[in-house]
Formats: sequence, structure tokens, C-alpha cells
Amino acid sequence: MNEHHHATPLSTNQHLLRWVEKMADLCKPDAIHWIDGSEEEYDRLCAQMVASGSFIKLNQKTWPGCFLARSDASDVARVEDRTFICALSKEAAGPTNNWVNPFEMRKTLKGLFHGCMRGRTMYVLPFSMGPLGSPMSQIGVQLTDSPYAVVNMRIMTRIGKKVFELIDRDFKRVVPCVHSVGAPLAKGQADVPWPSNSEKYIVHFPETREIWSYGSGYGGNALLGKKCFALRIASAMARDEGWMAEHMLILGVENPEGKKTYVAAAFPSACGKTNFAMLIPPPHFREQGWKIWTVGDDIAWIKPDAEGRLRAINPETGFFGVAPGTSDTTNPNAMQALAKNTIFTNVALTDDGGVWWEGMTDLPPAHAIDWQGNDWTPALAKEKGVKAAHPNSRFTAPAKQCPTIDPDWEKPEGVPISAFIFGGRRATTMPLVYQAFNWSSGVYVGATMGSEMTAAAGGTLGKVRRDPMAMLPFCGYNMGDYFRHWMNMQRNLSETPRIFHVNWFRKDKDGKFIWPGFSENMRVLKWICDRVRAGGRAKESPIGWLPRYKDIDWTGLDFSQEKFDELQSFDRAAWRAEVLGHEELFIDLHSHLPKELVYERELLICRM
Ligand code: O2Y
Ligand code: MN
Repeated sequence: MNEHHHATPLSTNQHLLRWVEKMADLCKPDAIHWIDGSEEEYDRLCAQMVASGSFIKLNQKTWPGCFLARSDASDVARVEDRTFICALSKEAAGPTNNWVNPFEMRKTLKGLFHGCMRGRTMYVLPFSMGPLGSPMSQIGVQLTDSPYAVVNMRIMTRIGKKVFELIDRDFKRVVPCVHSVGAPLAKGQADVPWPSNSEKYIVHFPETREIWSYGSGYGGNALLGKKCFALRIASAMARDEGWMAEHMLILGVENPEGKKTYVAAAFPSACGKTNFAMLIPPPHFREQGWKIWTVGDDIAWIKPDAEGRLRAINPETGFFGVAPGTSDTTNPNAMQALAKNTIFTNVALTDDGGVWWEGMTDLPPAHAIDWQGNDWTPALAKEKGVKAAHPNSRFTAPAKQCPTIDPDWEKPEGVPISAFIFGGRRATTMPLVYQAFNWSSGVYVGATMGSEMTAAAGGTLGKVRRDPMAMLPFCGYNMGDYFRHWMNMQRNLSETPRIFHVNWFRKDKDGKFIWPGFSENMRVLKWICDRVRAGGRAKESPIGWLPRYKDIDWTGLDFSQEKFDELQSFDRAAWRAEVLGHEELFIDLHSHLPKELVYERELLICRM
């Protein structure tokens, strides 16, 4: 280890020091590096990864501060079947999580982690989820043998000395996170660009608030602040402490008078969450002074303030976004955010040292190196279907580089939330937008939301996969208890956010999308704001409040009343089938389901 590395501890906290020592005894790294979080340290780690072949430095003229990493072909995404919730009882984890007895799992982990960091450096990485020192923030320390995880975490969270200072000064409880790629090196053994292990374990102990991750260096498996901490562990903390950890984007809608309305929205993956968080209003709205401000694109921590109003923070500082499909047309703000100081993973490398992915430009490059390091041409794509970028390839980009980042996005007290939006990808049944009658019918809407399976998902085509509040893979405890927590949260509020459901993906009889989506979603957002702020108009239906044609601002868009009626149509037969579908999930959760949801279902049936 050279003298620039912090081999000596950067904290004086005795619990932390003893834990690091204990874990070093178990994992047996060759060296320990305490992360200070500085730019010099970041640059040094990136340079070291370039030298070892883990990183490719991109053309610094066109992609300043950017690097490309290529993962092992077997380590490309989250692994839900290897994700475990180890609560004391199986009941506490619930039927939708993989449960293993915690004592048994601890034995397994001890075996896996024994000597797992031999030949590598163990980084001690302190991080804050949420603004430093905010009462809504939480602190973690990740021990990892992956420099890739360290540099990505520096973009995605607040890391380094300042966090150690908080740990030493305030002694906030720290969530211990242990991560190893599970690829120890024998003396003299050469490393590979992306070390990992075919055996993977992503393990959570919600009761003791611990995370252990083994075998993967990728995304949510390795950047432990994100899904593991900010959703699975935080959801259990939030239940116990009276707040909410949600898989939601946060955006602010500014009206021409300069008043902002903040909404938080949950969509299952592949529904354009990042695009919605960075929406650019159509020209007529922009001219009038409407603006969308981005607070976060993936996770919201939400808590009632002293006045009984829900406030939300984005616990992250970066976007770990899906690259394919991101372009100057679909999301110019994301394109600007990722134009510099970004780490790309599993995208294609162009001949001029840049990056490319499917959907980035209309015309593909004539030649590139694909995500696996092989020559790629458009002809190869056409003949053999070879993708230049992996479908789950990612950019890790600093949030502050997004042109629409909200000036208040780092406010320690968060932003006030006026509405929740749930959504899914539904070809039929679900209208473009409707508002739930009240909080409990809104919770029902969130609890029953879902998306139709695509061929790629490997399920039955057209069948709805229920993903309550988009939290099915991310709730660290029993989903039935999670619904109860949602119900309880309303009790102490002085102002209850209104709840809406949107569906951008309804199709006509010819299989064509009826709604143009993207910027035009602003029209829906405006109606939502009208409803929340000014009691905007709507008509009652069996499922909730629907906007009439005249309630939506159509200026600048040629969209007929006939098409709108088709988009909003309520099909009684389809809804009967829909409600029957809700029962499937509820049966699994029946012993923990709050009564309100059972009654909401009955009411919905009666209204139909
Ligand atoms: O595949 C991964 O490891 C990343 S998954 C992810 C990343 C950013 C935001 N959301 C998600 C998700 O799966 O919801
Ligand atoms: Mn997500």
C-alpha cells in the first residue's frame, strides 16, 4: 500500500474500529484503506482501475471525467432469487421475500467471507443516505473489496471524512454493510477486469439492520446504499420509526406564478421513471412558465414534519440509470447529466473513445466494441441480433449535473409532498389518469398496481405482474404489514396527499399506443396539480375521479375528444377481471392484510 492511502483509521469510534478489525480478521484482506472521499482519492482509484484493466478511460475531450467498465457476462443485474431477508420469523419477512433463518445464514456467511478478500484491499467506506446531518438521513459504513463499488458510491451517496466526523461526534447508529466480490487472489495470481463469484448472496438482517453481500460487483448488489439500505433496511426502520422508505421519484411542478407542487411517483421498472423525473414540458407550457424540477429518480424517504405535512428527501446524490433508450429525444436532461464525470457500465465503446447504446442515436456507429469487448457492427446486430450495449447497461451520473435539479433538492428538511402517483404498463383497462377517492382507496390502488409482462420478462404474455407500490423486490418485511404501515401513516397527518394512478401505455384495437407520452405527460401533471392546489374539476366514476376532456389543457396537441374517451374508457367486464386479479396477491398476504384493503375491494365490486 502506498503512503497516499489511509491505512490508519479515520475514525475514533471504538465500535466501528472493533467491527473493522473483526471483519478484517474474517475476510483477511492484504490491506485496509479508510476512504476520505476526496477527489484525489477518487482519481487515484480510477487510475488504478485503468492500470489494472477494470476501467477504460474515455476520450477526455468528448467525455471529460468519464470511464467505462465491462462486467463479467454472468454479473449484469440484481439477483432477486439470491436476495434474502433474514428476520427471526418467516412470518416477519412475509411470503413475497426469500427467507432464511438468521442463525443458519450467519453460519453460511461466516464460511463464505472467511478469507474472501485475500490478495485484495478492504475499503472502509462511510456514507450518508440523505444530506449530511439532516434529521432524515441515515449513515452506513460499507466494507468492500471492490474499488468499482467505492467510486460508484462516491457518485451515488455522500461519502468520506465528513461522515466519519458525524459518526465520531454525534454517534448516530451506523448500518454495517459488508461486501465482497468473492474472488480472493492467491500469491502471484493475476486479477481479472471484473472479479465476481458464480455463487451470490445479497443478505439483509432487518432486525439488527445489517447487510452482507457476496459474489457480485454489479449495481444494486454492490452499491449497498441503494436498494439494500435505502429500501430494504430503511423500509423496516421506517415502519418502526413512523416514516416511509419508498421506491419513488420526486419531482416539483412549478406553475407560471412560481408556486411549486411536489409529487412522488412509483412505477415498476421499464416504465420510464427517470424520464418522468426529468420531464421537459411541451413548448406552450414552457412559454407560459411551467417548469419541472427533479429531486430524485428512484428513492424517496418521506416523513411527517412538525405541522403534520409529509416531507421527502432523495437519499441519493446520483442516477444509476439504464442507458439503452436514453437519448436527446427521450431524455435530454439525463444526456446532459451523464455528459461528464460519469461511470458507464456495459455500454459499447466507439472508435473515437466515446460510448454508445441502442436508442442513443437514430444512426448507429459503423463499428464499435460491444459490452463484452467484441467487435460490433450494425450488420451483426441485424443478422445475429447482437446488442452493442447490455439491456441493463448503466450510467452512474452525479445528480447535480442534471439541468433540472431542484434548487431545494438537498434541503435537510426535504420538500413537501402534495400527491402520490402510482403507475404501470397496461395495454388495456387502466385509464390515462384517475384520482382515488381518499387515502385508503389510494393505498388500495398502490397495493394492486402492476405491469403487463413482456416477452423479455419470461412470463405469460399480457398477464399482469402485481408490484405493489413498486416495492415487491424492495420491502424488507411482510408486504401485508407494509400496507398496514401505509394506512397508519395517514393518521397523524394534518394534510393528506392526494393519490393518483397513471398509465401512459394503453393501446387501441390495432395495438398502437393511444397516448404520445414523454413531454405530453405534463398535461396529466397539470391536471393533478389543479386537483391538489385549486380543486380542479373531474367526474366521479366507480374507480375514482376522472378528468373530463375539458379538464385537460390541450393547447399545442392535436388530441381529439374521441381518442381521449377511448383512453379514459371504463370497461366494466375488464374491471371485473381486474378485481379478480387483485385477489391473487391478497390471498398470499391474507393473514397480514389490513381490513381496510379487504373492504376497499368489496366497495369497488359494489360500485361496479
Ligand atoms: O440491475 C441493477 O443492479 C440495478 S437495478 C436499479 C437501478 C437503479 C434504479 N432502479 C433499479 C431497480 O431495479 O429498480
Ligand atoms: Mn429502482
